[in-house]
Amino acid sequence: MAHNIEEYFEFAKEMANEAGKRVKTDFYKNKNILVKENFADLVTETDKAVEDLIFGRIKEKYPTHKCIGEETVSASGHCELTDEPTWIVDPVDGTTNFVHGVPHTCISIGLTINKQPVLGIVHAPILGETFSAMKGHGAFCNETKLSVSTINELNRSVVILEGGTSRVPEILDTKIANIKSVIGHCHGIRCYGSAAINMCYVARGSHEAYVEHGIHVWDIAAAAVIVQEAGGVVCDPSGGELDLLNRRVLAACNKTLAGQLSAITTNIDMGRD
Ligand code: LIP
Repeated sequence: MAHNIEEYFEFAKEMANEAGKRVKTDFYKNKNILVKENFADLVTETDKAVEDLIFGRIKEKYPTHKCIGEETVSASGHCELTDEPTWIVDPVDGTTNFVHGVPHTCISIGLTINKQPVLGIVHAPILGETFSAMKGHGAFCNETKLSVSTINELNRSVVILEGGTSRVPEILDTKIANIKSVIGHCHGIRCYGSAAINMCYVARGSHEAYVEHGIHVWDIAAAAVIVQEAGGVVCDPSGGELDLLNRRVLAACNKTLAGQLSAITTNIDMGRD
């Protein structure tokens, strides 16, 4: 079946804008906070409301398309990625930021066809930035075309690393060892609390790479296209091919830099979505 990706792309942008209005309004209000896996894994009423809003629009317009969303998967415990057109949505990526009033929070909307990401929108309403890409058409922030950094030495780079939500001591030990190792080899490390925004910063060229163990498919599906369309690479932190459901990601401005990071970090098995 022929797919009109441009139509899907315009539709995704409309949904992201509508969702962004709700996220922006709620950002300045008191939040009703719940926890998921542990005390540090947060969810709010806004996450649920925004996911319902987006999935409602998709079901109405494309009833045969599949949906994977952070809140729906948490509730059902079921995440299946098939060859069917599948909308992969994080209604609020950077929920901890959202809860604490840190502006790095966004709506992430990706679409896969045959399990391959074909478009992505990362809309950060408080920052006033919308990152977007359609396969084969470049990546943009608002109207500005994005290109990754041309640096290919880790010792001239800024790298984004995250603590994540796991509080398992062995996982934290490996993450801390990775942080120490990366700091020892680069200009500096940063941490913005949203996988989607982190990846968009690699796409923009302000940061050379981002590595995280413990993310989910909805955190990275949209931004993966944005990084690739800006000329970057998205792979497994081991250096192998990216497996969207494998709960880990390395985004870098080029393969050389990705290889340098893989070589000095230890991979962590975080299970599968
Ligand atoms: C967040 C990720 C972030 C990670 C956080 C959390 P959420 O997703 O985007 O990279 O470090 O622990 O998983 O839960 O805000 O959608």
